[in-house]
Amino acid sequence: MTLVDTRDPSFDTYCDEGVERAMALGNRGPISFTDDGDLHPDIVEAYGRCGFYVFEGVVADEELQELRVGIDAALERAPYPDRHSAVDRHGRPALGLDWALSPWTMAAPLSDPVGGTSANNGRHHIKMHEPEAPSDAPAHVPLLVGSGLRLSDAFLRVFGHPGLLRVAEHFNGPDFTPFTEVLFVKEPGLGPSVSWHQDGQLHWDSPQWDQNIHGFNFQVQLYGSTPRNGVWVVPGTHRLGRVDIAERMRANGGSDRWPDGVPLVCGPGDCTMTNRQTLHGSFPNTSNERRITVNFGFHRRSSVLGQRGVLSGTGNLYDEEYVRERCRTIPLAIDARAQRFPDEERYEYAPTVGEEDRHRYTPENAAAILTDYNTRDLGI
Ligand SMILES: O=C(O)CCC(=O)C(=O)O
Repeated sequence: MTLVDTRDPSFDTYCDEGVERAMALGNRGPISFTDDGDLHPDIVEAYGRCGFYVFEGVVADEELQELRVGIDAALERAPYPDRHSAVDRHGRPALGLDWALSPWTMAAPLSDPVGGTSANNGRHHIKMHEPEAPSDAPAHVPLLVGSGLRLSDAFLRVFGHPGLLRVAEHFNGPDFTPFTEVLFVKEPGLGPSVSWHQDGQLHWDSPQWDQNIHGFNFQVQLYGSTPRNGVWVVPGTHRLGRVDIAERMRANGGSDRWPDGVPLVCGPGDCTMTNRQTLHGSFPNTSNERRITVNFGFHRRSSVLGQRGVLSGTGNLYDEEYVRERCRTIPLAIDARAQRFPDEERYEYAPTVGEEDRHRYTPENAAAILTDYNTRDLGI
């Protein structure tokens, strides 16, 4: 396929300046803990100030390779050449069309499928710049692939990563819950954009509102993430309440390139943590570099319990039983990981201590816990 970069060259300047701003923030480095086992205070401070943190070197080469192979096998089974097809590019049945929720969110190459629409509770207020797609591109390409824990065992294992789960415990308490697990797919010269937005929807007017009430997302990068193919964020916006995105665009002369935005710059195996209140989005991938992101989020239990879903899990009542069942993915993932990496110290998930046999990673337990598990997502 021919790559056509129709962005004007000033995009390069915007990217370079964004990287400079990003590198000056002091919010990147390995996951680290104090001798008492607490998350290092410098990480807590920088995350609290910026609304995101770049954890470097979270996934080592061997695991990264397994993730790439597993995820590629799933992506090869995307509907082709458009989202209505029941077969993949090899003529095999496309993956997951018999699941309760199709995993595939596909869009026209380089388009903005949600900006200015009512999708996702109307949170993407503006339409992003849409460059012309290559003439030989398929009609639709994957942008988001849901039901992540079913796509590959390697995805399940990284979801049980002990360092990441300790970070989740720090911010959300020992009874933290999942949110959703997906891939973001940004193929070179094709990847659609994700219009600027704040993820959180439910608690903006809550008397208990604080900057962590809507949880966060981890994004593990399989090939790295650049200003040209990655997510951009506006640091500090997680503390401001709802942002008037359309007004920002007007004040910026109609451009979707915010002067205070910064890109999430990552190497392969790095993992960002982004507050779900932070204003963020990604431009269409007009670059020649691929970004594949393994994305999973966590919440405080008190943020989801008793709520009714507004994003994935829409309309569902998040009662005790619903939440407990959804949380079973965590000990299953921890055991899957422990079986693959027996020398690593496993994370102990407090809510299911004593229920190890029910969550042993066996084909039977995996089928019982993971089949259509994402119909119980906890989208707030
Ligand atoms: O990875 C991307 O391009 C978009 C991610 C995003 O918007 C999200 O996780 O809410």
